[in-house]
Amino acid sequence: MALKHDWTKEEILEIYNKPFMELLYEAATIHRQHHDPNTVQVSTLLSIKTGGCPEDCGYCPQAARYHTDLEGNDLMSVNQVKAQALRAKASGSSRVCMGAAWRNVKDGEEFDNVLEMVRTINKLDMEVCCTLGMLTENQAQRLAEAGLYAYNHNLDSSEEYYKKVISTRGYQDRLDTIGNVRKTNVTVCSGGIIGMGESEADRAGMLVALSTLNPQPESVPINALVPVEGTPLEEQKPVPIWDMIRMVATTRIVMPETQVRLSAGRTQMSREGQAMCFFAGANSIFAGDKLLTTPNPDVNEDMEMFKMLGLNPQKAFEKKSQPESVDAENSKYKSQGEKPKWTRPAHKIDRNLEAQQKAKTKA
Ligand code: SAM
Ligand code: DTB
Ligand code: SF4
Repeated sequence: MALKHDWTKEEILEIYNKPFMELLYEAATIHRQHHDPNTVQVSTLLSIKTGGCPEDCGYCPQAARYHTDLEGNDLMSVNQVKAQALRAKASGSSRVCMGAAWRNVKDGEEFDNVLEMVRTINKLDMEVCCTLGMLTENQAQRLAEAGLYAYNHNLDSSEEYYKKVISTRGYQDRLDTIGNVRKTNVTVCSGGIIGMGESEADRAGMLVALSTLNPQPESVPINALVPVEGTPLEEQKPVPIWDMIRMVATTRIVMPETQVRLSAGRTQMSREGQAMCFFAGANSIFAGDKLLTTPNPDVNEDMEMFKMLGLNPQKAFEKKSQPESVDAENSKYKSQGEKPKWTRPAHKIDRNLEAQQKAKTKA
């Protein structure tokens, strides 16, 4: 059946608010039509450049302007990354997702090093994902040529609520970056966070924005906010597991072929809660005791959970074949020295300004 690309907010809200058992049954049925319900893709996150970020994302411990207890790090070396990727592979991950606390990618030595990291991990026969901030078309092509499998760039919320969380860039910048990735062979990973104070309509709005992309993203991470002290969202209440299950189920229904990733926030979820998410259509997780900067369940605990539920980790390149890695000297793309004009809306977000003020007094 052809995928539907014209979902409306009303239709999605109606699904989200169905009686729980109906919602679960519908989502599980669609899940089985498109995926093996006993297979879950496992990714390992690696923060290759931590902290010191110039953006004001209200949820993020890596934003330099807030006072969090985070130890920042410059870009890792290719060798360090290779060693971590080998560890991830040995522990059963099929994908490494490298995150950098950057607003956008800048051409130069650091980006050249990231391209080398991509080549190195792809040559270990693992899927490579990067999340590096905004990206031009040329930069996306260079990552593709190096052998990148996926690019993560979250919409994070509805367009309306995005303005209440971030003021240093606009929603359209995110969509444009996703568009740039789409022009290449690299798959798109884009999702968001729930539990930031958004309404159900905002959750549905985010799913409209994602599901009306054509093609729909190959993977959609659903994160539960990890509230970090010092960030503007430090006092948000934990998101109820029921909301997480509803969000996963709704995502599964509106994007049947997508891999739905049960992402941040699993340390707060029981195994029963996570099992319900898998039943509702989640078929990917982040494994390893750390996400980018915050804790995640221990790998052994996750493998125990998989055993208990009869789940098997997905093999690398099961959904799409392995890209080739072109070495740097044979690259047909050169840095274009572009200085893209990503927007800076700079509207006022009171809770962001307050958190920034508090950080100044603490300094
Ligand atoms: N700097 C790049 C960017 O913003 O696109 C890449 C790294 S950024 C940390 C990647 C994603 O992590 C964000 O889009 C957000 O969805 C997620 N994230 C960050 N802090 C989080 C938190 N406290 N809880 C849940 N998810 C979070
Ligand atoms: C995504 O959607 N979640 C991951 C990954 N993509 C990059 C990041 C979660 C970060 C949680 C907060 C932290 O550990 O810093
Ligand atoms: Fe920077 Fe990304 Fe964190 Fe925003 S989410 S502050 S862009 S690292």
